[in-house]
Amino acid sequence: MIPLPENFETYSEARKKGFLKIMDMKRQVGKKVVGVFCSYTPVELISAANAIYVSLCGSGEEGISSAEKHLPGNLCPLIKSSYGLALSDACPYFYFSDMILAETTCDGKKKMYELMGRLKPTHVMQLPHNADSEAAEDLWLSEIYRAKEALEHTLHTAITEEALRTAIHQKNLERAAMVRLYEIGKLKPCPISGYELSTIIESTAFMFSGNQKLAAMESRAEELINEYEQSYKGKPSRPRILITGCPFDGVRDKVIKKIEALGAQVVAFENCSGPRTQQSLVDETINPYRALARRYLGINCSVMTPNTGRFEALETMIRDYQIDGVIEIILHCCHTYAIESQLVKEFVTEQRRLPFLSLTTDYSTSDSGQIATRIGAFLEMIDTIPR
Ligand code: BJ8
Repeated sequence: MIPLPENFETYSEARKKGFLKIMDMKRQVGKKVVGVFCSYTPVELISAANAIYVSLCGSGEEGISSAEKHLPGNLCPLIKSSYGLALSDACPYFYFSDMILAETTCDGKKKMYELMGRLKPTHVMQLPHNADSEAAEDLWLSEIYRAKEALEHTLHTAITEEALRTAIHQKNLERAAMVRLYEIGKLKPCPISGYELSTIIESTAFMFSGNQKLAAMESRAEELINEYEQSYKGKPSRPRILITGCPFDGVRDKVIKKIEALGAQVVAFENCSGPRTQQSLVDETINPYRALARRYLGINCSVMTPNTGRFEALETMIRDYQIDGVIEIILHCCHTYAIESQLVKEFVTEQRRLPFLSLTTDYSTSDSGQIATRIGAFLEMIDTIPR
């Protein structure tokens, strides 16, 4: 694995640092905070309401036992830990949130929000699940207007079109910087571990100044391009892995770090926070509400049916990142990703003729040994295929 820089901050360290920032912003300037759980949340509305948004997705075992007092055990760990942290008052971000803005994505999340709504004002947007139809866009547009009203009502503010256009422009800049950084993975050999790359990018969720996020991503991208030119260019590459599937913050060490410790390199992420989602910008030339509806409905999550965009994204990324093997991460009891896995497997192995491994796991460490063994066997298979 490519060594981590001395000043490297893990995701949980970045998350903890963010607690203090948010507390200061709240106490000193009375900033309002909105908790979010999903890439479908049109966060520009929150910025336009002069509030900050923060991800409340649980990424550790903490909270799971509290959650199981109300929720079934056989439920996705992301949902359980998110709810458990809220219920047990163990998440400062939840504590500081003035409201929750959520969506009807998977069944587990949308039913959990009914319980969460008893703890905090929660507005749930009704997400259509067939993104390809005109009716879906119109429905989602009306949900975006409804979310605007809910934010205005709960936060006692008004969202102006000018503020929304400014927020859209800023977020587009952040997305473009994020994609540039992710695209360092296209370099062969890649000068950064996938563990570090994904940690840096996902940790920007706990920087609450858009300009600070931009600067952090742009300067790291520049450093990496220089490192590539000086020390990596022309050298052999390790087997290049693409990760697909569920959000993996809660299993980053168990899976991503392990893949790289065993000699391969994760260079591409076809999941919710990866470039597949971020490269689609909000159109700044049309009605901003319509533009938000269109952009967010285009996200390729398995809660959509059909979810053809995911296969288009896989095809492009496998080609552009020169992928040698695909590993899918499925969180326990995530039915939409688990069922779609069959189509992903067929696509990768039959159409792209690449090795494919699907790992189903949760946030515990009890299966770490088994996961490591399966990754090891998979990588041995890749090693025997000439690149
Ligand atoms: S856009 S991936 S963040 S829904 S893993 S809770 S789907 S049972 S997190 Fe997701 Fe939005 Fe889609 Fe992204 Fe349900 Fe599956 Fe759990 Fe999931």
